[in-house]
Amino acid sequence: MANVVVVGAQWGDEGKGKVVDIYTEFADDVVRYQGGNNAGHTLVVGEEKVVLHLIPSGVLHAGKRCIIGNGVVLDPEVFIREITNLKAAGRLQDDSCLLLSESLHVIMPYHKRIDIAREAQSGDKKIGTTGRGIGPTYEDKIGRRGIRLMDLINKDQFARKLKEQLPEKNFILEKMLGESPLTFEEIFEQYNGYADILRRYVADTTLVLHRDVREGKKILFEGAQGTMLDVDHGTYPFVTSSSTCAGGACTGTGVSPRDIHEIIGISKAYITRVGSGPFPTELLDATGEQLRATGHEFGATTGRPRRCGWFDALVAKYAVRVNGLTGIALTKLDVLDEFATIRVCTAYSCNGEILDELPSNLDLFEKCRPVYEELPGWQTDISKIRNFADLPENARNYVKRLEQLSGCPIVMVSVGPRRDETIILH
Ligand code: 2SA
Ligand code: GDP
Ligand code: MG
Repeated sequence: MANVVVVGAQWGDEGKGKVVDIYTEFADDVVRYQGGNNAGHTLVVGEEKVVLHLIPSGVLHAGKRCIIGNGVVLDPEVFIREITNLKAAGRLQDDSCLLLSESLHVIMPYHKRIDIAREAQSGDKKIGTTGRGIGPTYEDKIGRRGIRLMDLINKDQFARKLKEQLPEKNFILEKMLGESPLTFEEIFEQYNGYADILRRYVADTTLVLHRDVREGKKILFEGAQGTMLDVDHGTYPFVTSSSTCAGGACTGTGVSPRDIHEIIGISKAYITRVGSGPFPTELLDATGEQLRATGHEFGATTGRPRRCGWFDALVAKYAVRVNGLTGIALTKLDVLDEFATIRVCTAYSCNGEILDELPSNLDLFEKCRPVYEELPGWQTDISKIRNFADLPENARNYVKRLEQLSGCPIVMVSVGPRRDETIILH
């Protein structure tokens, strides 16, 4: 296997954690390149369920190097909690297997407070963020005001940067959001404590990756959220604040596009979204409830109910285009086991026109109504099936139809949350 990027091909929660865990067997390094602890990646091995927010999903395989790249924003408190829990469970026994980019940006207490307060005051303009301070941290990064990990672990530099930042942040908190201000001493003491723990993991991860690429090691890039939440290519402004698409794997790690060989998009056999924004195939009826209940569609970070709908082939085609997907892993096919008929959106009807590609304009996208094709269900439990040929004919036809509509080979079909509940096609 070559260097592979795994990206969400929808609005996130497609099952990236499970697929990354499977691909890790063939990789040397597993790298997160964007987002932060807004992500919730679930892995089920045997009877054990692990939800990871920051540490790459490769961590369940001993001896693999896990890297958190420069494109990630890191909440030190969450990171420390996550490594502590993993260590207590007998994982991550060798600290040299986990590296943090010295260039990544640190989520500060004011970022979280601003995120939550802004959302609370946004009324019907709410994005529906996870409240983890992701947006405000990326704002500071792009605004060249951010505090990087290399700043945090240098006490004097950290003090200087925090002193520069705090007046502006307290102005926003107090004067614009009506919140109480934060004190320098409080943050400085707390974050210095974190720095003492983080220091041992800090590295020039771009250099480490370049050396590994040169030595022919296999790199697996783990995307978070999904294509439709990309800050440039998603349903802006109802997006997250990072580059979730495959291109983000390069900017978020420093690895060249020339060194990426495969890009695998993860797609559910239906679709979900958490947070606000247009979602043409959303089902607000009993069918949507059935998908949510059967698929356990609740946020892995916030526990929020996920919005559910039918598979949208225009979203799939778009994800193939903007990521340059070389394959699709289709997950949660088993969730459709009980449906007598299954719908797939093949076009949109919008202002009297039929569209076969996603409109880039959000106002138009909000007006799009799905045009459906109906396929017969299989009404059989497929969770024990391990070969594509053994799937019921209607399930095979459904997968083949999605492949045809998205224009990209389906390389894996997932029929349950566990590692082994997987059918490999190519
Ligand atoms: P943010 O917090 O600034 O990134 O929120 C901006 C939008 O991005 C969406 N977003 C997500 N969507 C799906 N899954 C995510 N991770 C968690 C999970 C979500 C959860 O695995 O279930 O637990 O609620 C995720 N993270 C961010 C978010 O809903 C906003 O629409
Ligand atoms: P991620 O953010 O893309 O890693 O996905 P999440 O972990 O947020 O959500 C996916 C959920 O679906 C998790 O609870 C997984 O354990 C579960 N899951 C993954 N693949 C399958 C599958 O094929 N079938 C079923 N029933 N559940 C799955
Ligand atoms: Mg998730």
